[in-house]
Amino acid sequence: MKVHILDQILNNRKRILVTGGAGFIGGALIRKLLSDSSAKIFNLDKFGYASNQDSINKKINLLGQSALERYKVLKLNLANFDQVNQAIKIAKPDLIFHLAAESHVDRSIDSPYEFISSNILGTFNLLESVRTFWNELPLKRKEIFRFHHISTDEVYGTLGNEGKFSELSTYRPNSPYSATKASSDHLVNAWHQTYGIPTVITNCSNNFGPWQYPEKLIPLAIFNALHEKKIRIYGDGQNVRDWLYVEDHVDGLLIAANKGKVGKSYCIGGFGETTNKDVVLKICKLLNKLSPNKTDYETQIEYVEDRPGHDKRYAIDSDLIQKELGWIPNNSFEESLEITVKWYIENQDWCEKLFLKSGYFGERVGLKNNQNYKN
Ligand code: TDX
Repeated sequence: MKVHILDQILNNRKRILVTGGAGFIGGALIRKLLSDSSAKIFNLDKFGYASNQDSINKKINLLGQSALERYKVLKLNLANFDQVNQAIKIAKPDLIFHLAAESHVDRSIDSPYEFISSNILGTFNLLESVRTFWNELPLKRKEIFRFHHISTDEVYGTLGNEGKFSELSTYRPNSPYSATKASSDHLVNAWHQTYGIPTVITNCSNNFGPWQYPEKLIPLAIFNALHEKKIRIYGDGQNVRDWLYVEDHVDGLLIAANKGKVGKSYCIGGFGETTNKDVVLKICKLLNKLSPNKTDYETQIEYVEDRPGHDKRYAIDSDLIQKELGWIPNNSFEESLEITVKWYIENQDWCEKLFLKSGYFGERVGLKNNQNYKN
């Protein structure tokens, strides 16, 4: 019989609901839960433009019938309260990982409404359904129940050259996207303080890895490079992000949800602070090695108009989750970037399929309203 190494950490939480499980981080989490636990998994997803289940299907094919039997998809929009309520009744979760969110800053600049609806109203509907569900649970299940809200470091705004964000940082979101994530964090905290829902929040830095929809910097730069398009760097390329490999993030989520203190939040960073220019240069170097062209990929780099309200620097102090819960990232930025670049070279069909489905082909977004933009 297969030993499921995660069952111990899940500590009797046998029914797990993942919202946004067809997204990039949610998918990585579900794959891990399918292979390393015996829990039943419910994937609640609206199947928007960036959603995709290929990675989960691949994992299920590998694991066989027992994994298929433990996995159920609930297709619905969190903005619809009745549907959410129904889904909670079906899933009867012991643990919720709330990952569903619109997450691309550039898109939030062009079309903020979607972000208000998914990220704020969606979280509110979920919390309200959970409140009724949780209140009616028998005491034992009530005690083990956890609502884990997955958020971002962007809620803290921007850093200068010095310092790092921590759990004590002040909320100062700058983009429509980060403002909606900050709002959802506040809702989760309020539902804990007021109604007693056992919540945990994590705020992570920039994720990357295989299976990410190619609109964020790393997968987009690789895709455009391989398709002989311009690799766009916003502004002077000196903005800094703290890159976190998605599998390290998933390890952090599992620890925080199950071992974290109720009502607390934990910052998860990647120890991968790098300027955007250096990220793109590293990608070009890897492509030159792994998929050489007649010309150096660097010649495709183009510096373009900056993102409105562009946050200068993000960096995370992960001390609390390390010391209190023993989490540590296992992958260096260099190694995991190489794995990621290789994966995109070998899976160009997958990107093209997603682009065809969504009608987006790697073009610039986020400047639709730039006539109002004052620098
Ligand atoms: O083509 C590009 N060129 C470029 O220079 C793109 C898409 C981005 N950039 C810059 C903007 C940022 O400084 O690269 C940096 C990273 O950009 P994104 O990948 O869009 O991520 P970011 O804006 O930092 O936000 C991300 O981190 C926190 C995620 O999108 C969020 O979902 C997450 O919460």
